[in-house]
Amino acid sequence: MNAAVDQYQGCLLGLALGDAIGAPFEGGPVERALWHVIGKTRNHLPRWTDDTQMSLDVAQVLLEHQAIDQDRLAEQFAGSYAWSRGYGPGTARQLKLVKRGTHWPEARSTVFKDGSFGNGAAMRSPPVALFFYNDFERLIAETKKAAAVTHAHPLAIQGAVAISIVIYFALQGRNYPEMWRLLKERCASPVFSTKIGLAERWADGSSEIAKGEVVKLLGNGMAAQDSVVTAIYAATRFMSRSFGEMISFIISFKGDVDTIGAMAGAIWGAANGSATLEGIPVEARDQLKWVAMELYKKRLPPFICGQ
Ligand code: R7I
Ligand code: MG
Ligand code: MG
Repeated sequence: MNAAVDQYQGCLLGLALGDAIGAPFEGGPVERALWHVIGKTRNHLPRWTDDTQMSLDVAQVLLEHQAIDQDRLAEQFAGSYAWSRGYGPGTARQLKLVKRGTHWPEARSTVFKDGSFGNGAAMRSPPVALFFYNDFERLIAETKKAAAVTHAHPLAIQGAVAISIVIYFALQGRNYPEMWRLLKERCASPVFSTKIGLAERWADGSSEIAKGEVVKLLGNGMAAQDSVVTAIYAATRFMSRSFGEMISFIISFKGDVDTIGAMAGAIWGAANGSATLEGIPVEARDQLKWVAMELYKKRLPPFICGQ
């Protein structure tokens, strides 16, 4: 089945909306007070954060090169960096080093010796999944390349792979048993596979899991292993319900709300399309829709039966 352009636009709009709606609730009192001051555009639209900015940067490089060129991506990330987008502390330091001329592999190991395990790689996977929607192995390989520019830790990379896999399935139709199987196979570190197994059991829908259980057992933090499966669970649970219900549930987690919202929003939008997201205000809606349209037009060509 070929995904529709509406699903591409739904994916990027869902990501930006989850990010922008979640951002005022991220972090502690200081972060929230700051976002109260800088969280709106001049036209009073909710601003998005690093999650959406870095996703647009990934999309830009894919549109230019039809692949992840890591040197170019590092340059693009560094060029777009602005403190007011609320970047993760390690990523902010890395991008400032790259801006001053340090090559990205060196900047990366300067900040975290073993590589960051933050969720900053997972949150920007959606455009890679949109572009390589019909070649699973290529999708995994390019996702890892996009992640590794700032996040070398295996857990950050597995988190990025997990989000790409779920978006791949959201676009193609919903073969959930195969999705959960591949998630466990490709994200095999114990912390991921345990949480994925739990989310799979919960997602059968036979009981509504309380938010406290979700936070305690799947997590709500900035580490990839404490937020990626949480987002996948929320998106799966609310897939046939409204975007607003899903975001309200995610806001109730507290913690890294913008990023859990961005990842879940991208999955939800890729499955459900953009129609019901049109009326919700967000910064730069037209730009997001245009980028999604370009990704759709320039993505890998669809396989044609008989060729
Ligand atoms: O992963 P990253 O880009 O952060 C993204 C988050 C999202 O919530 C965004 O919305 C934004 O708010 O930030 O940024 P990093 O700084 O690389 O990782 C995030 C956090 O994970 C770090 O600040 C650390 O607290 C933790 N962390 C680590 N701690 C110890 N050792 C990540 N890697 C390590 C590590 O190796
Ligand atoms: Mg953010
Ligand atoms: Mg965040």
